[in-house]
Amino acid sequence: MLKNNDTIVAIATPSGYGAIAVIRISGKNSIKILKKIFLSFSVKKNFSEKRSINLGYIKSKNKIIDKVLIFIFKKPKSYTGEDIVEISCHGSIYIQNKLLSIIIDQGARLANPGEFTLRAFLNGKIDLCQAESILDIVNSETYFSHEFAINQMRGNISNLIKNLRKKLIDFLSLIEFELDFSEENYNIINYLEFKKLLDNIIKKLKYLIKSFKIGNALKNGISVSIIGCPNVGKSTLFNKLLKYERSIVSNMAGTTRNYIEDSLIINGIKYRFIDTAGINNKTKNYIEKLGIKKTYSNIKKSDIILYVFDNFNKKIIYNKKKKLQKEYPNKKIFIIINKYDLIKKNINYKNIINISAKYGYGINKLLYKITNFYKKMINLKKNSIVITQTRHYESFKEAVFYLSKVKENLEKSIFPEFLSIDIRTALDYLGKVTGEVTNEEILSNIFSQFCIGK
Ligand SMILES: Nc1nc2c(ncn2[C@@H]2O[C@H](COP(=O)(O)OP(=O)(O)O)[C@@H](O)[C@H]2O)c(=O)[nH]1
Ligand SMILES: [Mg+2]
Repeated sequence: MLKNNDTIVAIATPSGYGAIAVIRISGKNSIKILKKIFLSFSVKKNFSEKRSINLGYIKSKNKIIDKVLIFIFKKPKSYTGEDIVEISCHGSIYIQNKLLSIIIDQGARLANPGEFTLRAFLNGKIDLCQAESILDIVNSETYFSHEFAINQMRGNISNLIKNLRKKLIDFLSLIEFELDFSEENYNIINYLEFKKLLDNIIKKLKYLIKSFKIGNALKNGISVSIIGCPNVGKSTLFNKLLKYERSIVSNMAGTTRNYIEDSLIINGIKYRFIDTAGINNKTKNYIEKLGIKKTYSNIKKSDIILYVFDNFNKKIIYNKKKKLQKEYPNKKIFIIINKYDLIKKNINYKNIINISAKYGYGINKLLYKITNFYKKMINLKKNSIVITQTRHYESFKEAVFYLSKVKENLEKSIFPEFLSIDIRTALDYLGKVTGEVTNEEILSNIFSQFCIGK
């Protein structure tokens, strides 16, 4: 169903004006179509080379449309594994649309989103995991989201999974061989060895599952909620961090009723700062109450909390932090004392950052502490694999579940039949990541997220 052998075309560059634009054609008629619309500057051009670059005119009904550069990649050595023609034309919107319609008139079809990459996958040029990384590369905004996507494209996850699958399959074949010849009482499996392998695979998968939290946060941006009582200076801090007046600041409590979100890239990491409504348990105002409810749901969604105070009562501050940490045990909470400019004495409490949001004091130190927190997590795992896709995360969790079951049953000396079923299920979940096991629903779900032309 998904495998089409017609010829597709799309504008691969962003819509609008530009110095140049690229139009991509892929499929068995790419070169045939090109021959009908292209007037090469080199005489007797028959496009027989495997790869070539050609200068010439694109014509329509004997009218010259543009002077273009044509790149030809013959199958199978092309992105899609099919014959590909790429036309670099001038970036006029008129020219781009005209070329597209001329090519469609010659029998090509407008490509669906992600169809070039889908064809690359279906033709075995890349696996599913690498296809997803291409979407991430296109979308990457920061150093780290780019880094993870490039590593994934280069096959770090794919190779690991293929390797683990192979080892499991080897054992599975032995188990199934034993099953087939059970009457003959073969004893070829080294169960101790098998248990060791299971332990090793489960450990690796658990590590990947754990890496998702940081991978996902770094890919989509780390969400940082600024919370605290009304009037402590949350909105002032929010504006200072973003370096512009995004949120309204006033000395009236309850000014920020609804939360406001904006993002910023610092040292290769994207942060999504959220200014929240001040927590005031005594309020009777209906709208303020709704705002506070949203503050709590933001805390739940955030990776980091900046808990802002404007008093210096150590006991109150530590107690409040303790209470919040108990409610949200997995959140990283930074305690901040704001309005430091108002106190005359020097105070320095452990694990508390003093700032003056209004005058910009301590802001850099705060940013350093936040970025360092993440940098440390990344450095710990240098050169190791980080996963960023929810799909992989879920598959690995399922695989761990079934492999743990196999391990348990192995210890209980359960019949090999049962081991075999669970091993197969785990293999399926691992295979789904790389696309060795797949179905149409998964594929359309992945490729529909791409833009047209990719
Ligand atoms: N002196 C001083 N005043 C501040 C500081 N930060 C905020 N304020 C003032 O505190 C009041 C409340 O600030 P705002 O940011 O709206 O607080 P929010 O309710 O927590 O969002 C405003 O009058 C701010 O000008 C600071 O660092 N020093
Ligand atoms: Mg506010």
